[in-house]
Amino acid sequence: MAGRTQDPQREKKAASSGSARADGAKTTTGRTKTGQASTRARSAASAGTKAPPKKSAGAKPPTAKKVTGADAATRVDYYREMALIREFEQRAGEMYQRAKIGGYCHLNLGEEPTVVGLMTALRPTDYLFTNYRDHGYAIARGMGADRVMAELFGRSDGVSKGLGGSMHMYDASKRMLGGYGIVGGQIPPATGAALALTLQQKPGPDADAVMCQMGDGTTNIGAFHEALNIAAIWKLPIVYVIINNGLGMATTVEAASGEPELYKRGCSYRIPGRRVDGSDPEAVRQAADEMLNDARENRQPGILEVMSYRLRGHSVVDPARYRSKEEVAELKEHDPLPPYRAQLVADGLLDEKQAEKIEGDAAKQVADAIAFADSSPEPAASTLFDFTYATDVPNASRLMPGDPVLPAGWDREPVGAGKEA
Ligand SMILES: Cc1ncc(C[n+]2csc(CCOP(=O)(O)OP(=O)(O)O)c2C)c(N)n1
Ligand SMILES: [Mg+2]
Repeated sequence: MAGRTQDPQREKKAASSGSARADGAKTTTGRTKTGQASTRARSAASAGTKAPPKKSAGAKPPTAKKVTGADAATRVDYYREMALIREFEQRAGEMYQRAKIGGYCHLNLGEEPTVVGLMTALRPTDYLFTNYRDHGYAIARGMGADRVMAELFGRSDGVSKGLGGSMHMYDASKRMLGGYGIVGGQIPPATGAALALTLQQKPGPDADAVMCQMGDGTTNIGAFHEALNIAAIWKLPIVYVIINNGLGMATTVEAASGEPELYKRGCSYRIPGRRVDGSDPEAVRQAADEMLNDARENRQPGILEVMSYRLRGHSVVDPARYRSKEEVAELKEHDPLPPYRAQLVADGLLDEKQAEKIEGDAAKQVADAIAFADSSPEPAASTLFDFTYATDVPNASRLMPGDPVLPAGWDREPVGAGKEA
């Protein structure tokens, strides 16, 4: 697509300050046949230049640009977290093949820098809502790889007591309020949480904000538009983050969206949008930081579009046959981790041994998480309905909301218990 704007806000700022070239100057963002943004194009987008001509399949991955803004230790920490999520997701795919995991399972492979950039921008006191592609977010939010893996295994030590599975990571203490399997299901409660914050707090630098993550396909759900309108008129402290991985299952953004430049989708509601390169955790963090701060200080809702790339199928059972042969041949080029690692080595922040140690530690941590999950007990079938509702309503299969409240376990008393024979 020609003439895509990388970051309209920055561009405007730069223009008003008389800068000759905004960081987000007009650029060309190439799309592969399936519509996913190519690594080349994304690198070009960050550099504000035209994408170089197509390289032949199997060419060396492009060197990541020199990243600025974060200190050395932070950049190494980003790599550590990305390596952990990478390892976790690869092993989760493997565990699915071995039938240790059932149900749906969507991986963040290729989206690690996006996840890490977003999660490092979020304060522990901010609130997070995501879609079903949530493992990396739960890990980066500090919910523990072991408890996240136990959730995938459906075990009682899982973050949702083994009752939620892959799509329903949840931990109120970390203010991660889900993991939603229904496309767009997270948007109304996230907007409601932002409304609640306006009733509880005054705007300011210490106020809390909400991040609502979703995919590109989700922007075509009605709730997205209703929520944007509400957020605009009530001035809610929320950032809607759109992970643009080019695809909603097998459908490209261009085929699905009347306005495929998704950061612009708030314009009917006067909600500003920005687009950022999802292969650069530092750029993602900076953009998310700024937008969250605008939300907390000025009650300015925003849209952050993160250009990312899904290295595998939609879920672990999707062979992604809709990808062209050329795209499959070039898949490795879209992997954001090797260039980031190479850049850290080139900048002298890591040597080969240290990088391998980080990867080895991630492998060990995930192996331990698998062992933890494997040894965690299955939840008792009798607890199946105990957590259906958060409040004191009958959590029993045969009762409906509105029926009289009975004490938990009322239907599990053995007949005649407590009576004299
Ligand atoms: C209301 C609803 N409609 C359809 C589905 C089936 N579905 C699951 S994921 C998905 C695609 C969503 O794509 P996107 O928002 O781009 O997220 P991504 O999977 O790329 O992270 C669809 C249509 C669903 N879960 N919920
Ligand atoms: Mg998508």
